[in-house]
Amino acid sequence: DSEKKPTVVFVLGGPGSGKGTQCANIVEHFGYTHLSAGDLLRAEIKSGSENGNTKWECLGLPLLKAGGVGIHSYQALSFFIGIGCILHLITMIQNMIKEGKIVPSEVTIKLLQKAMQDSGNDKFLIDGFPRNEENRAAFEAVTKIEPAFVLFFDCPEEEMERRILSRNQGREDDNIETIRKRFKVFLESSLPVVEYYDSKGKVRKVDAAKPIDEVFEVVKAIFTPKDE
Ligand code: UP5
Ligand code: MG
Repeated sequence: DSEKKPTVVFVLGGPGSGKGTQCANIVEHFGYTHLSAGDLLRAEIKSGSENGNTKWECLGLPLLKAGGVGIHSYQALSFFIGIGCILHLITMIQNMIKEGKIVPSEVTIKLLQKAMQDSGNDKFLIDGFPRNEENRAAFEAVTKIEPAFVLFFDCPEEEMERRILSRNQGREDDNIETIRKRFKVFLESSLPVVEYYDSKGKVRKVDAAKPIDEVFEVVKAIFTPKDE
């Protein structure tokens, strides 16, 4: 179609590799909007609100069934079923993050799409997504967007573990048991996504074990347009 597609850069790397930290720097220098899938999911839990259509699916279906009947108790019932669905979804996201598991694509993609629309920008750093093949395929199918490139932060586990354990931001998944699970999921499910994009020549790999400003020097060079 003729509509101009937004520019998307996927920012991937293990837990604690510095995705969020470097994205903040990139935003300052290069005018991107930073969307952390993990932050969006945590905000969703915090607000206890509901993403997109799920609410209306939950509320709408029972209402439709009760349609025409006009009994108030039906409407009250569907309302409570709706609220139940919302709380159920929030609890599900919360549990999955606590276990280091990957939340179903449709939830994450809806949040990302909404944030993209709300931003008014056309350049995005999508941080911490896609985390598995299914995430990747679903995002491409739903949005028809392919990333310009993938920024990949390569960092040894010991260093990532050290960073997460000293972060102290009260994240429910920043404990040693969950960290181990996050590492496992990263190796088994997320690295294959990096390999997929690498086979298409789209990965820009950065040594993320260095100090923050040294990492950013390398990142900056990747984002700076080269004169031909
Ligand atoms: N720090 C950063 N860079 C440093 C450096 N070069 N030297 C020394 N210290 C450095 O950094 C971590 C800490 O290290 C900070 O204290 C920082 O100051 C310091 P940060 O920039 O926060 O690293 P980041 O890679 O963003 O780490 P984060 O923990 O956010 O990565 P995760 O990938 O684990 O977390 P995310 O928020 O993306 O996902 C959390 C969970 O949400 C997932 O486990 C999953 O359950 C769920 N999720 C999904 O299900 N689907 C998604 O699409 C996304 C998330
Ligand atoms: Mg992060």
